[in-house]
Amino acid sequence: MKPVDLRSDTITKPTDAMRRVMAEAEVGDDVFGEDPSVNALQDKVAELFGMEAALFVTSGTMGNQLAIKCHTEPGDEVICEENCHSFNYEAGGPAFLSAVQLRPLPGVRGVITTEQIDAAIRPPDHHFPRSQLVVIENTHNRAGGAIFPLEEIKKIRALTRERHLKVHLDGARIWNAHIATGIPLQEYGRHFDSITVCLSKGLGAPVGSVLAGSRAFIDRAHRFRKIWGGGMRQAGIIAAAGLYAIEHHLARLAEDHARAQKLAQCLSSHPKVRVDMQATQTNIVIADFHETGLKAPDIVVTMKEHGLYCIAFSPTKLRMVTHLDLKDEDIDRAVQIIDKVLQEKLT
Ligand code: TLP
Repeated sequence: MKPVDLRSDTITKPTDAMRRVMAEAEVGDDVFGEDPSVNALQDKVAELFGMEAALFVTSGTMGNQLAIKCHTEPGDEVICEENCHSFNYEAGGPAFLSAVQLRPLPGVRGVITTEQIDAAIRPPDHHFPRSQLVVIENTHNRAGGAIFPLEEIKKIRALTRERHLKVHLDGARIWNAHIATGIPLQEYGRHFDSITVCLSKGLGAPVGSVLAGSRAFIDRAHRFRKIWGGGMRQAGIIAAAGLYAIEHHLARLAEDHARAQKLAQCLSSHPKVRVDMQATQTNIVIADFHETGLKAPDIVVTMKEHGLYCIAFSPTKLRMVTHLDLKDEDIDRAVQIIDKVLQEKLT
């Protein structure tokens, strides 16, 4: 029987309909700016978020790193939350590519407050790095798909305007926040200088992310994308998949959220397993096993033997992510496997 794969929403394969659209996509040389499908995708994302311009990039990592590069100068400081992707999973990119230092602040469910940011902004003195940028992640991956509240975003925006800092949104999963809250994408867009969105996560496209911002910012990002070897030629084949994904796979994210709730409830019904249900707002479930004395990597191995794939997120935590390639039956099976493994291991 095919395993149930909950390792990430990045593992989905393009559907037959998406592959047809890709095969038929109009293409051109995007390094000359002549790929109609890439141009249409960039225009679409810019419009959705109310930004002036957008740039198709290879990955979420490239989008975030370009944003850091374009908003800063070497020696600057970037304020972020300590569990965010740019700080933990982008291979030291900010130091390597932009020669900036990060100032990670402790968050609650991925949220850092205006007060924390205000206190972290450096005074204008040549002893200090220049505080230049704040990075926000919404939804927050390591916080279990938690949504960054719009009210806090608005306050951060007001503060950073006053203190002359830029704000970047790592919106790899902003689509999930939009569907879960009903907050329009443009409303999110209004409060940021730049946004990275991913097409290859919940939306189910095979490759690609889009960076959006002002025309001048995107022009600068375009240059660095070229320097970093990210200029692609007939990229319309993959851009077409992204456009299709936005059109056809956005509303259905609600299904992923309902399925994640079911998994979270199953896991948290075990007396020694903890799931932060307040954080479980979208398609990510993080279960903490510390009270069981079990080790997450061992549970991952046993789950895999039973046909359920997930990943260890810490020595005691597992992450499960719902996505486009799952059906209700897969969730039922996942629930059965979780029950069985926990029964085996905890009795
Ligand atoms: N996240 C991946 C892993 O790197 C952990 C995943 O499976 O969730 N921002 C956020 C919030 C992300 O979760 C990710 C990918 C990225 C950026 C980077 O995207 P890619 O993988 O396209 O570089």
